[in-house]
Amino acid sequence: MKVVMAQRILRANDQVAKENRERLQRLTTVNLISSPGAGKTTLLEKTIAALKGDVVISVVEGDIYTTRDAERIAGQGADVVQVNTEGLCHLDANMVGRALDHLNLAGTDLIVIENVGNLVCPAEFDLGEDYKVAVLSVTEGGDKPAKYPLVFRQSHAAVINKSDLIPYTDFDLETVTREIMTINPDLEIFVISARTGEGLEKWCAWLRDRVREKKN
Ligand SMILES: Nc1nc2c(ncn2[C@@H]2O[C@H](COP(=O)(O)OP(=O)(O)OP(=O)(O)O)[C@@H](O)[C@H]2O)c(=O)[nH]1
Ligand SMILES: [Mg+2]
Repeated sequence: MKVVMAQRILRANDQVAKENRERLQRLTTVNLISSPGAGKTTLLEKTIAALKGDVVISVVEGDIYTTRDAERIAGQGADVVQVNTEGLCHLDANMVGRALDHLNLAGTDLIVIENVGNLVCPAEFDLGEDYKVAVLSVTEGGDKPAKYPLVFRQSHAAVINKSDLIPYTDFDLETVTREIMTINPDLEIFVISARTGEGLEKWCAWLRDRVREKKN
């Protein structure tokens, strides 16, 4: 496992994002964005396990501090780089570009970038990804898409995670889905329990299709 520390932004984000995108031409890249604790790493662990032997996933882990998430991903046997932003609330394209230097891109089909847990700042930075995916967990409350619309507006897919906890919360799946669709009618919505595996198959099929589409 490799660790990259954030450096001061040297060049304009959008220019570096463009370079990352050119570099990743053959690969599919997903930028996972959510509040802290929505279940990004758990979803990723389960996704890596489910797609093993089918899609090779490499991971860029963004966290303010610690290498804990990268250790979890390495535990699944995936190539992973941890970026520690040391205070910054999001990843930027420079950080991702430096992280990519440490991954075996030639042997990868899908790169997943787990952004720093934050529902606001990460949405404002293009990293060179193909798809942004917003993850919302049912324990956060169903009002979050309406209150933090930017990430849902910019995303291609949304995962509603921790569906196993719906019976214990006031989360109204129908209302939240409707509110998300009002913000962005084109969003693919996946209702998942990363804990039980419910809904995981449909999400993995969507990823598999995106990888196939990019390669052809
Ligand atoms: N019940 C339940 N718990 C879950 C589910 N997914 C994740 N969790 C739990 O939620 C907590 C946070 O999960 P993580 O995967 O670390 O969340 P994260 O979004 O990666 O967190 P940060 O990287 O800190 O932003 C852990 O205790 C997980 O076990 C789920 O589907 N159901
Ligand atoms: Mg995490």
